[in-house]
Amino acid sequence: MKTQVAIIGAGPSGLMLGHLLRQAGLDAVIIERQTRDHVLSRIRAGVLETVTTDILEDLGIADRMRAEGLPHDGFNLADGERLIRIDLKSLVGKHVMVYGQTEPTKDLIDAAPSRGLDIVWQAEDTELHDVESDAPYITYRKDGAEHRIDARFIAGCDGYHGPSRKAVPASAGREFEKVYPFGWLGILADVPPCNHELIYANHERGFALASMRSPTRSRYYIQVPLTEKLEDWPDDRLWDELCLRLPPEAAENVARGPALEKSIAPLRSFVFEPMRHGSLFLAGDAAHIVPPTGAKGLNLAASDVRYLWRALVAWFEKNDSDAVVAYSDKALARVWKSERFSWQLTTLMHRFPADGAFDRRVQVAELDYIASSEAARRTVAENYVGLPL
Ligand code: RFL
Ligand code: PHB
Repeated sequence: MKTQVAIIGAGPSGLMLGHLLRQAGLDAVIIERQTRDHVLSRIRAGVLETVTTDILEDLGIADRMRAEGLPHDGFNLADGERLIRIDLKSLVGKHVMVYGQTEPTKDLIDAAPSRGLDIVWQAEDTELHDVESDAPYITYRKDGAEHRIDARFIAGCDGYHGPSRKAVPASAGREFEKVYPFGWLGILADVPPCNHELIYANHERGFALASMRSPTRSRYYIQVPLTEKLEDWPDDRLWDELCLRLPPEAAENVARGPALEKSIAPLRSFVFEPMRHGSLFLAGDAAHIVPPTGAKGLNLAASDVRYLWRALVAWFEKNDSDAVVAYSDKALARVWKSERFSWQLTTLMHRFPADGAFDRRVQVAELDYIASSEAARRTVAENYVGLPL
C-alpha cells in the first residue's frame, strides 16, 4: 500500500492529524496496535484547551462536544481549608472544556470512515524503515500476514511506549526526564461531582484532585507512593482518603459509588529533542510527557498536530519545506512552556517525601501570593487555558 503520510497510533494525536490531512485532501493511513474498544476504554485526560476544541470545530466533529461538554470558567486551588479560585473568564477572558478524552477520541474514530481515513486496528510488530530517506516505509503484521505501507512521511503518534521515538538513532536525539516519587490513584464513578468546578488540593496527607466527566459522573485522584498496589485500595478506603484531603465543604458533598475504573498512573516529565528526524515526525506523548497536574498532555498533542498539519500541507501543496524544517523548534518552544507549568504546579500542590519544613513554607508562601495577587492568578490562568500558538 502507498500513502502520503503513514501515521502510527490512533490516540488523539494520530486521529486529529489524520482527519486534518484528509480534510486538506491528502492521503493518510493510521496503524494502531490495539482494538478500537481498547483505545476507547482508556480513561485519561479531562480538560480541553481551545487549541483542542478548535481542531474539533474546524473538522466539523464538535456537535457532541458542544452538546455534552462542560465549559468551565474557573477552577480552584485548595490548601487545607483554604480555597483559591482562579477565575479564568475574568482573568484571561477564556474557559476550558471538560470533555473526557474518550469522547473526542470516539467522535474522531466514528467520523473516520465517511472521511476516507483508514484505521488499521490490531497491527502487530509495527516497524519503521528508512526514516532518513525520502521513501520511508512501515511494516506490520495483521491476522498472520505481513503488510508494508510506503509513504513520503511517517508521523509517530504512538505515545510514550511506541516504536517511533526508538527509530531515531541515539546519536541524533536527546532525552530530558524528571521522575516524581509518587503516582495518581484515580477513580471514576457514576455519582454527581462534589463541586461544580475542579479542585486541586494540597493536603498534609498528599495531593487530591476533584474532577468530573458530566453532571452525573465524577473523576477523582489522590497522590500515592509508587509502591502502592491497586488491590490495597478498595473503594471505601479511597473515598475515605479523598474526603480527608479535600477542603471540608467539598468533602461533605462527595457522593460515593462503585468504581467504574480505578488505576494508578506514575508522574513523569519527559521531552525528546528533536521532534523530526529525516522523514519521521514525532507528535504528542511520543515526544513528551507532562505530569497531569496542569492538564496539558492532550492539549500539547493538539498543538503539535496543528503545527505538523500546516507544515505537511505546505509541503504537499506548495512544495514549501520551511515549516517542515521549523516544526521541531516551533513545537518544542510550546512544549517546554507547558513542561515548566506542569512541573511547577505539581511541585506546588504535592507533598514530596524528601521535602522538609522549608519546602512547605515556600509552598504556603506561593499559595498566599496567588491568593493575594491578581497578577499571580492571571499567570496561572494564562498557562492553564493554554498559551498562544
Ligand atoms: P496516546 O493517547 O498514548 O496514543 C498513542 C497510540 O499509539 C498506539 N501505539 C501503537 N500503534 C501501533 N503500533 C505500535 N507499536 C504502537 N504503540 C503504541 C497506542 O495504542 C495508542 O493508541 O498518545 P497521544 O495520541 O499523543 O495522546 C496523548 C494523550 O493521550 C495524553 O497526553 C493525555 O492523556 C495526558 N493526560 C491529560 N492531558 C490533558 O491535556 N488534560 C488532562 O486533563 C489530562 N489528564 C492525562 C490525564 C494522562 C493521564 N494518564 C493516565 C497518564 C490524566 C491521566 C491520569
Ligand atoms: C481529569 O479529569 O482526568 C483531569 C482533570 C484535570 C487534570 C488532570 C486530569 O489536571
